[in-house]
Amino acid sequence: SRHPLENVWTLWYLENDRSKHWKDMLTEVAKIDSVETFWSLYYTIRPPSELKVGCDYSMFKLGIKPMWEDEANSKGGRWLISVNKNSKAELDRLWLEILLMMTARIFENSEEICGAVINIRSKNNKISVWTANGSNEAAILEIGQKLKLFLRLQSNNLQYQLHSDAMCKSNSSVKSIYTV
Ligand code: M7G
Repeated sequence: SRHPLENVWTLWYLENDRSKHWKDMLTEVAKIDSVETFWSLYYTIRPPSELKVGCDYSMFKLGIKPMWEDEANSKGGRWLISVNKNSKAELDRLWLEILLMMTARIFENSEEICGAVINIRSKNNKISVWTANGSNEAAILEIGQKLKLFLRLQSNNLQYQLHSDAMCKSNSSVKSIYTV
């Protein structure tokens, strides 16, 4: 039997290629509309820990591109989780749990969720959960607190940044507007 998800999702892959514009590095991998397609895809693709430096996976609700410019994202921002390079298993665990939390709609404010991104980088790896409206403080805090609690992130504080700030600043100097 088939178990449909409440939202249809798109999985995206980005492979770093300096000869291309950023948007042209993004590829749509598959649409995910059921528990069965989620797991068959999960067991087919490489886990994030086996991707090369510079690569990303993103999973976003159908119709939302994993970019700041999409109108669903442009007024929003992201909860940012920095993941230590040393733990491959932890990286894969966090990514899987976030995908499950989104598809299962465990947040009271699930409608605020746009998607999630994992960046494999030479410094720390990053996982972020993107939400639609950066001024919806109550919803953003509920999502951030649940991420922190369910993912058991005792040590790292989570920072929320607006995409409008990320867009116009060099990556390291983007200010956080919420913290949990
Ligand atoms: P990143 O891949 O999010 O993080 O951004 P990193 O700095 O750890 O690698 C790297 C660069 O990719 C940015 O400075 C932008 O040039 C480009 N980039 C990233 N994102 C998420 C976007 C986006 O949504 N839209 C556009 N136009 N460029 C982006």
